Amino acid sequence: MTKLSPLQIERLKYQPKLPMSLQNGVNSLELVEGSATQSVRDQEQIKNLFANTYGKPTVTFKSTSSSSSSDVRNVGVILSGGQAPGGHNVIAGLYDSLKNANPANKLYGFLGGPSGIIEGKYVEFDDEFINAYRNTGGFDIIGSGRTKLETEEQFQKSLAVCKSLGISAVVIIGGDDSNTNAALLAEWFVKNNAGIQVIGCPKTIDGDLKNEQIEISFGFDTATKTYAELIGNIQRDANSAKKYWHFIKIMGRSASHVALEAALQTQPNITLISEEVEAKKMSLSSIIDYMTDIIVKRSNNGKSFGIAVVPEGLIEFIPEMGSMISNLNDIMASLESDSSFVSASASEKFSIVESKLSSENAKVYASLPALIKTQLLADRDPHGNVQVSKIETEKLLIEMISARLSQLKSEGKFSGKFSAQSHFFGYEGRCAFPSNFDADYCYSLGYNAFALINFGLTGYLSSVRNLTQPADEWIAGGIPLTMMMNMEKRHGEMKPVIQKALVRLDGPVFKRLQDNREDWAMNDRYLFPGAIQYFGPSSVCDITTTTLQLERSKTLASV
Ligand code: FBP
Repeated sequence: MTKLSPLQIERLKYQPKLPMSLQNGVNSLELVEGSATQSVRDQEQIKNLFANTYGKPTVTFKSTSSSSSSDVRNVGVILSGGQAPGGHNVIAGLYDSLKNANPANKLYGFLGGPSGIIEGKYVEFDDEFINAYRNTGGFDIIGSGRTKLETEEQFQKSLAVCKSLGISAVVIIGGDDSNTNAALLAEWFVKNNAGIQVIGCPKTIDGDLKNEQIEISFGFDTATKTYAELIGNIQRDANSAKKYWHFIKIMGRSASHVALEAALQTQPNITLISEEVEAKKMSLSSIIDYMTDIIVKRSNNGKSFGIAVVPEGLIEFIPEMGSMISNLNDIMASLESDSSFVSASASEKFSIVESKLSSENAKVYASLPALIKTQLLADRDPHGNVQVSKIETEKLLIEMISARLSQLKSEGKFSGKFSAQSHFFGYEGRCAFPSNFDADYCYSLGYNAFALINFGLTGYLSSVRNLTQPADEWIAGGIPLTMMMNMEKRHGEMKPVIQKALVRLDGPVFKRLQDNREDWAMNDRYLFPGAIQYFGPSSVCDITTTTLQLERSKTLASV
């Protein structure tokens, strides 16, 4: 038997909370239909592409005093994409709900992400299996992967595997892309009379799978609290030694929600927000100006230290960089399989790429340090995009600011010291023990997913709302996946995709930063959130993120 840590032992005993409507199990539920829906944009195109699943109503559940019986069902579950704290609890909630409805029901877990359903690699869960993973972080219960489920051949294979196991419903736990694929699979199954339902669950630490209906994706709460703990610790260190500037890049892919939330929890001296950089068309040079200015002013005040938080996706939002990277993505799509390019030396690769980029973009590329040029040539993700987690923007900024300060020194405009440390926080937060919020939210999402299945729904995203209130008052239901879709360009073609939510510059969360950042830049207002607490006063253990509170709370004054 594997040895467990004391926290693991205690967390396994935690009983996650459910919305009141789900507390009597899925056999005591009434389905309440809202009105018919339409996609967020491009209604005609999305309707044509999803002829069988488009326009369905939103639904919510109400608990009833009567109890019905439910047919035996076999369900398959897939973890898709990057890890996010709470994934195990989605599966535990799904399992408990399905067994509560009918003990003869079976839950299969497909191994290694979406490829598991295509290749027929699976496990069947039982109590002992599930119990070992309750309230733990990670996706290691069945593993995850980034295979995209989108081709006719993959759908055919998935159908054959489901038929062989008697599976009549599949739950896909994923982000915007995985849930786009869930919508495609749902539509394909209906069109082909497969008799298999598909339900999605909103996962991603990035917090960019949210909209009017989905208040937040799971994992954001725990991941941001983990990064905030680390930033707080570094702030104490910086404030103690008073000799380093710490440049901290925070994961989150394109959107800056994670960096913004971590910044609101810790109040660092500088926080860059990619969406603002893009909106203000800030060049790399103007970002360096902005940061250097703060560094010089602090130094003049006797503070040769500070904290700068940088969102992972920043580089793509700097106009000249974004244009160069998009040009480079197209070029790399053809060069990646070109053996002479693959075997070329680094400097040869730089020359080949520069000769293929437009002259403006070639100049931008050529101006970058070799380290960044090399990282920009690394493998693309399955969508053909550069993997921003592999680009060390924090080091690029340090290098450019150092050069700018040397220049100022030579002109007699700076006499202080600048010594920098770089950090990248991402993987540290994706598999943390889920906070109480994520443990409860995920368990509810999974439990609710089976309620949607039990009512015969397909092409829906499991939805649990009213999240700033106690779990009892959460509202469980479902949102048609097509409702969140629009048409976007992918690999040069227009495709139906779930719309990604970026930071809204007119929203209350960004405004909170905007109103305070001048003060935070010069006066050290550091906050030290400390580690996530699982046991203790509710005011510490059950708080949600500032983002969720500002976006959803009616009593903003208290946030
Ligand atoms: P998902 O969108 O799949 O949830 O993944 C999010 C993320 O953690 C991003 O923040 C990050 O850019 C990316 O995954 C890193 O991917 P990988 O795990 O493949 O390195």
